[in-house]
Amino acid sequence: MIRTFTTHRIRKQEELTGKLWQFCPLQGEFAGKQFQVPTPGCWENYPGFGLYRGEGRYTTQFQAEGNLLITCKGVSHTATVLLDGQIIAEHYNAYTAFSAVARAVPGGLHTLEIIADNRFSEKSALHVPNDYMSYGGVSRPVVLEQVGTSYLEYLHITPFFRDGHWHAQVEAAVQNLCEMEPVDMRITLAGQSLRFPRLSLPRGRSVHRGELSFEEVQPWLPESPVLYEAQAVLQKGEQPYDDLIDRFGFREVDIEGRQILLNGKPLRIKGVCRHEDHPQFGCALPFAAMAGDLALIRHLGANSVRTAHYPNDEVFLDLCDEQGILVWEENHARGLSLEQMQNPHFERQAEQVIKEMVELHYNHPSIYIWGILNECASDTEYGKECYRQQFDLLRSLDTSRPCSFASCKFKSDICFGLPDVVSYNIYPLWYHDTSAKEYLKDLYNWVQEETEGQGKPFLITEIGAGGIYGHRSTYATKWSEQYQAKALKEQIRAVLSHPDCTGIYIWQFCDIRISEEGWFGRPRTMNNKGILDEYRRPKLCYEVVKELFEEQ
Ligand code: ADA
Repeated sequence: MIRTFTTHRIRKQEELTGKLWQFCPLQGEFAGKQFQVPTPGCWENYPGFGLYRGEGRYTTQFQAEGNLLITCKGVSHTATVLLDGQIIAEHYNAYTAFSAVARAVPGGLHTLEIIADNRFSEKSALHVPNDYMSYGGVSRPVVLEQVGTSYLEYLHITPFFRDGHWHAQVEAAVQNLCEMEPVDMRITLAGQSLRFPRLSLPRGRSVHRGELSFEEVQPWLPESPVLYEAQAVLQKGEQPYDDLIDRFGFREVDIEGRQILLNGKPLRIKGVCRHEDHPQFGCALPFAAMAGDLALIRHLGANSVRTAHYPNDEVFLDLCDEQGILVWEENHARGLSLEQMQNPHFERQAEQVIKEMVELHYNHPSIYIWGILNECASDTEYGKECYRQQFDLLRSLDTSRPCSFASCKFKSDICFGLPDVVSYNIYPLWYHDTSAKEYLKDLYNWVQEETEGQGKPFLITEIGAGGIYGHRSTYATKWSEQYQAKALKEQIRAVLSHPDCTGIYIWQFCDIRISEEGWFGRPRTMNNKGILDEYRRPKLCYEVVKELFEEQ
């Protein structure tokens, strides 16, 4: 499934996944053997491949001709894409989409091969052995589109409220493959149109801007998430030849003192951190599983999800837009040490993912904040420079949302001057036995008295405790469901009763698989801090969290 709505009514589009492809592992016990596997998918879910780390070649065939735009929504984690034996794209990172155009392809049957590689090496600065799993495979849809010599690449809508009504800045990017006659572009949003007559398009990408005002539109709010369609159309004379449809909502996010405002109303976050992870699907959750997770999140009384620790599948974001769930969307990076941040590929790879994330997810009204560099070296000067550069980049791409990072550096963080919101991951009652209330108070006061984070909104982006599903202990010891429920009760109460805390994200929605390499001390090779286990079975703490979220 590509999106939850139609993205083209003129351009011809076809999903190439959603069926069986050929799969051939290139190393290991089954090297060179052919298998038929479902796509999208992760090879860890094919019998015998649960621990396979290596390369795998996926192959399919299709009929088409002309200029073919091939988009991979996610290949985990490094991809080489070949069309009829020629490399057309190479890409690093599992969690963002990439495209390639093959020009003037003759009519007939064509072969598409995607070589996915999930190995760790010096070349991979962001996918490293970690407290989550880097799966292998074509994990998100692959889409085939037929385009002309010019086509729409993105349409960004930035709504704003001034002088009693809504307006929107509009930005459209057009890609032009060769010299061409001027074309006309029309952009329609919520019934209003902008015209760009006789646009002369230079070769490559050109960006076109305009503004519209609206009289009678409904705002996007969590309790009434009204969405509008935006459509851009390119035409030659009277003949439309390309279009791009996206959705947006009329909402603004502002920071006022210690509050984050959505359409002028202070946000009170009651959220969960969620990995894209499922024992049957790896990171390639099908629609029903994503929608099922959101149904549980809403049933829990939560109003927000943190996409820890990478950009999520667009379908999940579509569902959040439709259901009014606020999203902290995060760039890919978790717990990188100073040494890992000094990897020569780190800067380029992190910046590339930020650019792809913002360009692709810009219009989702549910995304109210961007996060970067979870728990990296924000206590070092070198790290600070990396945070600074990435915040600068984010702000150059999007000025309509605040940004933040989740710190674990207790009283040694030196970066709080950089984000719009100060965010902390804390684990009182789990990694240490301090009372949650005292710990939070102490930390908050330190931020106010000693750091440049003073006066900024303050969020708890992680808190939680481990609990193994089904483990009830007479003594309610650590790892038992009772201990987890008790710890969460105290932690949630402490955060939600703090007068200056914007909210809480619980670590985490459900138990997840972690990478085997280098990660000791995690029972079951899982992170067991889920409110649900990996099969989405509620633990004892589920009702505790639900009760506290519903009463606040
Ligand atoms: C960190 C980290 C999470 C997870 C968590 C834990 O704060 O951001 O990815 O590892 O700790 O379970 O300890």
